[in-house]
Amino acid sequence: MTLLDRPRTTGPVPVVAARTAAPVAERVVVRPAEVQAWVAEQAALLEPAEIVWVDGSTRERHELLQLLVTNGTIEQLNPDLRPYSFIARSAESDVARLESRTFICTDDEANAGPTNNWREPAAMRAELQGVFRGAMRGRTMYVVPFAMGPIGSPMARFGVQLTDSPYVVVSVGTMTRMGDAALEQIARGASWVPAVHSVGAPLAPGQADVPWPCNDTKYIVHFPENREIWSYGSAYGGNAILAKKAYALRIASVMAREEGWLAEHMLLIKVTPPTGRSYHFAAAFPSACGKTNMAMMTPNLPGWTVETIGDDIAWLWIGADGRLRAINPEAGFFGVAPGTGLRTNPTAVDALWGNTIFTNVATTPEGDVWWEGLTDEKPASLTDWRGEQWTPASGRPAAHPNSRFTVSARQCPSIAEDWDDPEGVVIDAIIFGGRRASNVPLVVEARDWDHGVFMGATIASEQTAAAEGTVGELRRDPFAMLPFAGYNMADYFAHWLDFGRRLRRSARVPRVFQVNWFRKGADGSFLWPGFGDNARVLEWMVARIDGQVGAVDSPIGSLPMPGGLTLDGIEIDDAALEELFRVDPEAFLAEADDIERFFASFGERLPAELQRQLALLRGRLEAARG
Ligand code: GTP
Ligand code: SPV
Ligand code: MN
Repeated sequence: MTLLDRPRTTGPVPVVAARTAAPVAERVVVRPAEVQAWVAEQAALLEPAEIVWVDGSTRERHELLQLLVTNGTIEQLNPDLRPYSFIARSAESDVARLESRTFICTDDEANAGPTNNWREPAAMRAELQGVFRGAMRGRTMYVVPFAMGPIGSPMARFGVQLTDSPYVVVSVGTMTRMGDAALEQIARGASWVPAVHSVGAPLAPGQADVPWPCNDTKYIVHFPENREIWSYGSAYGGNAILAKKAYALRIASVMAREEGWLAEHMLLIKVTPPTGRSYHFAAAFPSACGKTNMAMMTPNLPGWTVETIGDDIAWLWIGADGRLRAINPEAGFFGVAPGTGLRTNPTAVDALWGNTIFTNVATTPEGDVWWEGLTDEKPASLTDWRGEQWTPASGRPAAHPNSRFTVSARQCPSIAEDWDDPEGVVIDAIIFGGRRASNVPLVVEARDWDHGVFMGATIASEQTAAAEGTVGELRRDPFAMLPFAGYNMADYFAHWLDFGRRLRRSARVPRVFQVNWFRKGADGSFLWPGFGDNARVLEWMVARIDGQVGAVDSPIGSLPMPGGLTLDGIEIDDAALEELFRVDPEAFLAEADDIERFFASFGERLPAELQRQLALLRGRLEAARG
């Protein structure tokens, strides 16, 4: 059995993955002198007990997992129920991204912009030298080369992360193309981003370790002008897997602006209607607002398929053919567990059959996992994410609301054949969305690219458990990139407008839509069934792309005509449907006032086009108010 093969028999499954019978032939990978020099320099600062260069092999992963079991960081699940899978219970203080401790250090504060925490680079460097000095004492420092994007793609980018967390190494191993293959490219001259990560828990001689080492003081620091990342104190996902949000969004967004492409917090899917012709969509929703679920959607429409290309990050560029193309730079999924169930997302549940690391979910007495929404019925007793006994009467969630699974993309049954095509896929439409209990309709189409940029720039969403803060609080999250843009958001808007101008000179400009799966009725329940039924919205979009259906003009954009959505097979009454699409001019004028305040925070730097779009919106709303 290789690591990724689904067991075909119901017979006993080995407790651990079978090791290759013969040792893998020693491959000689040149360690680039530049990387070696940097590693030596950092080792002098961090003072690790040992240095290990990570090769990315299955054997190495296996040994790291065994080490993590020995350390108590992870526990193996019952191999009969969940082959070669593990549960990690984090420290209670280390469960989400920390936006308040995320810093962008640019020479000029204005280049970080009002939405980022700025620090003066020299002062931050001096501070970090103190923080990181001796941070890895008593621990192993892993040197982790990685590639973002398929190796061989013109879009692939490289990095090397140092970390003292084996949990982070195995996570990077799932989320990126990690090890020798990436190092080889660096040795051949590919440029690379250095990233230093420490859990900030040095061990004195003889000091016993804890299962989840971390530090109450945390830093996630970016020097976009030097393309450098420093992270301290956390082993949680986006704080520690530096290839992901820190590199593929914050640093890459800066590279993308300079080089004329886009680094976005977007899923990528391939949608095939019964006609057999495929369409590709890129969709930006804020954290925990439905990207993974849409990426793995099982369409509730006969004859339709949705295939997965990416679930969190997309890099987009204009290809030689003038078309908008995109790749998923990642190699795995770091997905939200709660709400992922057989009814809502059978594809994800299937992908998690084995070879999965779960973090902060609950476990059953049989040694399997559980979280809210996995099954309709709650198990009678569980061990909760904190490791405490739990019953349905406990009155608290068994899994942390931001509990996650980490699984290879190749294990996803809906993964598209061309998901790792080095040339990417051609994008037909871009979707923006957010979590809005009120105001925002199920779907609306932008009038053109610039109006679409205005839509993206003004997305607001209720906060989720993916980052610290008050869950449910409404905030502007432009392009779902509020925590992820590595430069001034006003310049980011300008870059999108400019990108549209370049696209207009080419074959076809993608359509832009806005969606909201989360509008609620007076009783507080969701008006729209969501999940697989979101395919009905995709169906309308495809018809719009092909110019097959008209639309109703509204002050905020084009809406489906009455009867324009296929609703066979779902129960939704007329009142709910009307509320789903209701555009209230008064409420949107208040929204426009809020947008004006948001735009004002950017001062002179805000592109004039966005002010013009706001004025046009107000004009249309005033007219609709009569
Ligand atoms: P990040 O990984 O944090 O970027 O999140 P994400 O955007 O991938 O969100 P994800 O798909 O994991 O969904 C987050 C939560 O929203 C889960 O609890 C889902 O069950 C829920 N959700 C997703 N899609 C829908 C939908 O169409 N309707 C409703 N009501 N809930 C949804
Ligand atoms: C998000 O918060 O948008 C995530 C999870 O995708 S993390 O990797 O922690 O950023
Ligand atoms: Mn995300």
